[in-house]
Amino acid sequence: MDSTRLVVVSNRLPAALRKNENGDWKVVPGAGGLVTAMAPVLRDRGGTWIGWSGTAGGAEVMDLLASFSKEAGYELKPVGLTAEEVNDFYFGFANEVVWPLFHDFQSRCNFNPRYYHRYMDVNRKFAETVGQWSAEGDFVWVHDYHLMHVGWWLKELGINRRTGFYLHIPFPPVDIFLKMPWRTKVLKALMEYDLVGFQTYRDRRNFIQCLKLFYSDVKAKGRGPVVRISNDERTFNAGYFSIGIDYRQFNETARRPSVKKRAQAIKEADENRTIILGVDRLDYTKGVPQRLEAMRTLFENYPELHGKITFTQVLVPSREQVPEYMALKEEIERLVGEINGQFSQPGYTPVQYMYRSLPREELVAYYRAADMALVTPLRDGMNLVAKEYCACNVSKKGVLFLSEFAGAATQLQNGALLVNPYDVEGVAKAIHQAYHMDDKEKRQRMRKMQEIIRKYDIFWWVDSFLQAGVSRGLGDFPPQESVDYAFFEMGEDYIDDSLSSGT
Ligand code: ADQ
Repeated sequence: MDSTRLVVVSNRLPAALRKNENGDWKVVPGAGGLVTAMAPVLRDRGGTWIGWSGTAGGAEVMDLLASFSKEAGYELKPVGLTAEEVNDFYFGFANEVVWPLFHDFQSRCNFNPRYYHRYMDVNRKFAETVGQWSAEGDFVWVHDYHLMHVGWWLKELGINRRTGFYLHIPFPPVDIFLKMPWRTKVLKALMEYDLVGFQTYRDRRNFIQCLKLFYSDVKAKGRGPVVRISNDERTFNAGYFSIGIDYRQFNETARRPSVKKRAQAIKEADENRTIILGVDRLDYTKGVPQRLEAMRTLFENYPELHGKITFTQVLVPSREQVPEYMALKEEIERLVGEINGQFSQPGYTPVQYMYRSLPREELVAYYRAADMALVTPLRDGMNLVAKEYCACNVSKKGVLFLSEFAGAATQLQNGALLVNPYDVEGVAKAIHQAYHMDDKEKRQRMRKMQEIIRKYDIFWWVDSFLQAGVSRGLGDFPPQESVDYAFFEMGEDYIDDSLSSGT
């Protein structure tokens, strides 16, 4: 790959600014998968990360970030946002329009026009910042649904850059996308990038179907993960690049003696019962109430499992200022209370619940201790928890129940037990079956998943996107099929105009 300089643009910077006890700002580095993967690339190629600093900006913030940049080995450049902008752009357009709509929750959308106008203003601010801190020849990689219009703004402002955009969340089917009042503007904006990346084949297919509906002259050519899309005005690439995790790091952490000891302590505290684990951010897309109903159904339909299985749900606080999220938290807590009221016995609490973010080692200890993981989102772009659980499963006897509607299902369908999260009886039945599954089958399944997750890790993801975006080449891609049965039959040919009658 060449050594093109890279500019990463995301809603938040990979470091948060927080006030300490004295009221002074301090920089706290981020530790997510994206930072882990991007940091070495940015350091090697030289690069800049642009994002919201969590503040309205100012000289103090610039100074702090400048000294942090020196340590990090790449530049961090902040976009300052006012309280109004945060409210309308972030809580409004991103969280009340795009997030619910793209996850198929159209009834939760609030299509307030003010949100869209402010979204445009803020995307313009991001584009201006990109113009300020990048040069022609740099590759600008924009992340996620908060910033769909940055590429379009760059062109409007006459800032000539090669650009790529990656959508971490799903792209919805046509009939859902149609509800968006600004649908053609969003499509037009996405078409302005040189490369648009999605998590799965299904997402790319949905996107292309939407394009074809609005632009009758759009053609898609190619059969692989990246296809070329063109019409009279534009030619660009669209591909799917399923995001991975830092497998080795998770696996090594899980093997640490301190983690092994902690995992044993977790097991013993539960009297060596079968532990089923759920780990999620507090969000309605994650299907936590449905999962709890499935556990209730399990205990009702299979009384022989009383006292033998416990379910631990770890929930990370998220968007706590939003009343809807607080209502969801209350619903989850009510269900936990009800199920425990129904099935607890002396010395046995069937559902354990933690509402907090866990330090990395503690999270990994839970992953290692868990005999099974219930990853049952109602819709999810990918879902990293499913991959992290497998990476930490040292015994290789863990069972993963995975929602058909998580992007991860396209890669892990041969090892996971796929479930429909809305079918609480079906989920309960799958758990009952897995409880009686022999170790040989469990190991075979887990090995398959670990191989895929190890091979197509977060570093593969960065490389494959950059190869397609910067070098216009293609690396080795994982086999992927849609698990969206209704459309599956159509396969790749459906979008390949070179093979069809030109519709
Ligand atoms: P998210 O919706 O945030 O990401 P997910 O992919 O599951 O969802 O990632 C959650 C992350 O939070 C995981 O890395 C996990 O380790 C961490 N986490 C969860 N619970 C925790 C806890 N209690 N303590 C500490 N950490 C915890 C969005 C999309 C996903 C997509 C990712 C990446 O919605 O579909 O997979 O981006 O593209």
